[in-house]
Amino acid sequence: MEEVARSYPHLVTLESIGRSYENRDTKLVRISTDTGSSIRKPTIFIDAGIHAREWIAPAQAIYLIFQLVENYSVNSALLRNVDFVILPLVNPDGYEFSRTNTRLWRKTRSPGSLCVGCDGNRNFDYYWMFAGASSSQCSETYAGKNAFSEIETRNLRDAILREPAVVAYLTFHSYGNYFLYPWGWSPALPDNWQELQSLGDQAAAAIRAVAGTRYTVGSSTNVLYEAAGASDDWAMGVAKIPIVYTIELPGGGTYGFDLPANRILSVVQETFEGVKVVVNYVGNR
Ligand code: 0X9
Ligand code: ZN
Repeated sequence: MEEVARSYPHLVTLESIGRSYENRDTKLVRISTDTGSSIRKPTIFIDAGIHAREWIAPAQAIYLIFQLVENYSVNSALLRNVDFVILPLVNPDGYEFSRTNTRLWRKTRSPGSLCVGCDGNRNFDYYWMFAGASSSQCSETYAGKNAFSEIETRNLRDAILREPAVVAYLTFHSYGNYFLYPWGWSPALPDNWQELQSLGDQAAAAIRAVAGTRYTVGSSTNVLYEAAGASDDWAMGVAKIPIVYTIELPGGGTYGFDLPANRILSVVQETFEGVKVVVNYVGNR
């Protein structure tokens, strides 16, 4: 990210959103044709890696940066009407722990009296602990001692709220091949659910056209499970972002979260086709 910002200063700026619990500097890139200006086009905010073990998710975010910046000559139309803010690794402490100690680590690394870590995707202050979240420290879906107990989720919250023009929020996870839109706290649907369903269907069709990968599109509760306090619900419910998806990338089968390295490129390439559908929709409005 530092190298890309150095090499393409006319397109990329690198910004810190703060430090993790274990003091890792957490950075995002802003990609814009108006770098240096305070004017903000409609902005697409993209993050990944709130769950440590879902390694394909940060790879997807990095690939997007690559396509928008190093492949700008091909993809310049995507940047005509929108700016991108891309945060590839929300939970660097957990990610490092998953690399060096426990491959399937999901949570943050803040200590508790009994167990370490909080599920960042249950820690947001919107119907916090309402459903599908645990109050026991040792659970994989521990919601934290209070909403925004984690420095990583506070940093993400503040990074989103600082942006004056976010029109879409995408958050990458794995696995399961889902395009999920709110709500996850209840089976209720947002007012614009038909728009989100139809746009998600178009994105899924674009992905399927590459190599046949099928996605399920629907609200989190209705196609996956009820789980409150996630970043997607907060992005729509509190930050008032109208276009919101949690994208569950491929995995599973015999591999689970540990998608073999030789499958990374085909996954990120096909998913890019789906992301483009969302970007073009937002940019043409
Ligand atoms: O449970 C989650 O946080 C996500 N699935 S994962 O397997 N990556 O952990 C799904 C979150 C969907 N959104 C909401 N429930 N709000
Ligand atoms: Zn996840």
